[in-house]
Amino acid sequence: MALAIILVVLLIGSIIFNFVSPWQATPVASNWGSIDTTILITFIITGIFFVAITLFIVYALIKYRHREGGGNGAHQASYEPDNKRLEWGLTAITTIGICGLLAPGLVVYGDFVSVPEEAHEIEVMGKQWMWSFRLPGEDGEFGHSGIKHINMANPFGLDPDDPNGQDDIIVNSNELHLPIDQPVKMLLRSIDVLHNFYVPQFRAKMDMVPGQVSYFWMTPTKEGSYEILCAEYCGVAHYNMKGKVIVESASDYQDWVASHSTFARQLAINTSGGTNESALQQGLQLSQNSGCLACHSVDGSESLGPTWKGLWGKTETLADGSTVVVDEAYFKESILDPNAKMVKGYAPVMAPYEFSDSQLDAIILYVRSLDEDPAALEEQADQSSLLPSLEEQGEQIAQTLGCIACHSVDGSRSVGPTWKGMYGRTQALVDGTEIVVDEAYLRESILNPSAKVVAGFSPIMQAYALNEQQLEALIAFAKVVSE
Ligand code: HEC
Ligand code: HEC
Ligand SMILES: [Cu+2]
Repeated sequence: MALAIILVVLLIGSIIFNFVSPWQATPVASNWGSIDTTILITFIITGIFFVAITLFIVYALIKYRHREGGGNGAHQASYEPDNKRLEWGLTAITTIGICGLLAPGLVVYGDFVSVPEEAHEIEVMGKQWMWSFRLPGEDGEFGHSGIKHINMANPFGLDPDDPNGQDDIIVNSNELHLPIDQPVKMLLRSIDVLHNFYVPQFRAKMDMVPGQVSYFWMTPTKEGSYEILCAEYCGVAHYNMKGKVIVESASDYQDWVASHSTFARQLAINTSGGTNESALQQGLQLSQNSGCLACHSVDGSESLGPTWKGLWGKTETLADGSTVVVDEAYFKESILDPNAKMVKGYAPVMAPYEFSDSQLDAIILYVRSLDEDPAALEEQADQSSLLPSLEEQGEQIAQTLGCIACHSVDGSRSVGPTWKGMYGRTQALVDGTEIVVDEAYLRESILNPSAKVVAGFSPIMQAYALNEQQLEALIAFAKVVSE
């Protein structure tokens, strides 16, 4: 009897809980209401069976409970080997129930993989334990990819000779942006093991199988930031395989796309450390794209800021009355920290910018070309500073190879030790010894990580076969982030 009461209480409790549970308010950020409906149908059907079966158990418990002094078969179960009617009835009900569970799923799944014509495409690459993305670039077409092309400089395995692939945009980060209200087809690939691309708010989830391209489509309909999770156990750092999708307006999305480089450019940087794009061209592009030319004229006319014509090498009078020669250091400071030295007669309206050294060099080159012979300048530039600096190459490599997936640069603990403060620190190893992190140790840690394992971490880092230049770049980057 007590058991029967407990069962009834449990039953009523779970039904109440279902209706008042706090988790039902999740905003649906896409057109996948149909998936919610499917889940609801599943819930109702299984709910009905749950109630019916529990009530039957309660009924049986009461009806066939043990009673004192029953004697002589009054409450004895009767043996009934076969009941055709009951069996047919149960089979029919179960069949209807199962069909009810499967049928809506088939329709909804059909929808999920029937991509409309106008959907744009984005490729998602899963890799232990990070996400990266590829966009088709200006031509709207992905270049061919194949496992035989995959190497450290080319993690997506794009065919370097396919013209369609040259302008493909590679996003080496866990953050994906999507334009709002535009249908998107997500192509899913994995480079190593099974992963699963899952964005709970989108109700979108799909396995990623090495050697295959799986896909689905959806339309994000609400701006915001959503979490990408890997929903397939994929190794020790599976929990850390997280990313972000940011749904934003079309123009913000364009800005985001523009901030990433193409495959051709990345390949150039990753392999040789150089780019083919003319530095002057890059400087002009940067000045245009960053809005500098809205405030700085290039023909000597007055504007919100000082003209760039005749700027290079000139002696500028500052607001505090002192003077300064416009050289490289001053120019760079004026961009990175505009308020440090204010030009006399101008308002402090320029916001600080963040550029890499090579970008700054490119802008300088462009400004100088307003007064000097561009051809001579370019020749000069080609030989020196416009290649990305060693640290920048190192950063690229660390991103491409996924080091950043396991090593934080901000001091937080991740799968591996943080790189912040790494260079020069004394590191305790699992064998109880200690070692000072210097270049030789860094090299060994990359080429042969299991030789010296840091205490408190598992020896899961693979050995990387890097050439001397890549090692130097990585070490330079590690030193910079150490500080
Ligand atoms: C909102 C308008 C505005 C924008 C946009 C802007 N600037 Fe400026 N810039 C100024 C003003 C005003 C000054 C002068 C006051 C000062 O020194 O901050 C200035 C000063 C400078 C100087 C020092 C010039 C001198 O005569 O000494 C440099 C170099 C410069 N800007 C570069 C840039 C670059 C490069 C960009 C784009 C990445 C840019 N600015 C974008 C308004 C702007
Ligand atoms: C799968 C996660 C993972 C990836 C990817 C990874 N590492 Fe590691 N790394 C670790 C772990 C865990 C340790 C600590 C255990 C050990 O010493 O082997 C470590 C240790 C190190 C150390 C020694 C750190 C110290 O504080 O003593 C260096 C240097 C290092 N990794 C560099 C790299 C570089 C460079 C890359 C990219 C080319 C990289 N790692 C990629 C997990 C990773
Ligand atoms: Cu995974």
